[in-house]
Amino acid sequence: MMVSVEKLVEGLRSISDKEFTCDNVYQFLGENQVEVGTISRYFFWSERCYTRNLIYKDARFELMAICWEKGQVSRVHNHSEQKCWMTVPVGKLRGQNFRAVEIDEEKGFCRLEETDRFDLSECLAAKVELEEPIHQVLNLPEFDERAVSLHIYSKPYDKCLSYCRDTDTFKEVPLFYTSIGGKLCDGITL
Ligand code: 2CO
Ligand code: FE2
Repeated sequence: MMVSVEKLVEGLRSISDKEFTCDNVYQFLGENQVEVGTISRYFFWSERCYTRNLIYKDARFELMAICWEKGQVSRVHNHSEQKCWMTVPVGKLRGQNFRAVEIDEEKGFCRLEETDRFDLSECLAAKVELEEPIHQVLNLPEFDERAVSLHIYSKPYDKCLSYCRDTDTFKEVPLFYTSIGGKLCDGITL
């Protein structure tokens, strides 16, 4: 079924806390695909970095549209132990998961190994596995088009761990919104 983003949010809000599980929300997203026309007012692209555009947020979850120029990639990162679901209503994205083969939290040292990878497009839903939460999302140059992904995070979080594969290090980094409710945030230039 195709639904407006307003309906999607309404549907998500109506799921009880107990039912707001990885599997249930995943299924809900698979059954309720967003009509792109209803999210286009949240789209902003920047040549510098992918943009994070907040659509809805409450204490339990946030919903955002992430806009990717051709070739843009995320950092290798985690989701601060929060649940995450994503779909890709515009374009196509590659997801690459990693596992930590060696970690020394005190030294900020972490050696990663690539595990599975997946391609997302056409509103196919995916969840970031809590058991293997380190990943990177890439709009590969060969996909040759802009992409937009919808992300649900539960609970909302505003920092995560970012991993550097060249130095085998990791650190906490803050996360920012590019726009909120379709309006660019203060101080943001695209
Ligand atoms: N988690 C990243 C972010 O919110 C995007 S990568 O896909 O999960 O910035
Ligand atoms: Fe992510």
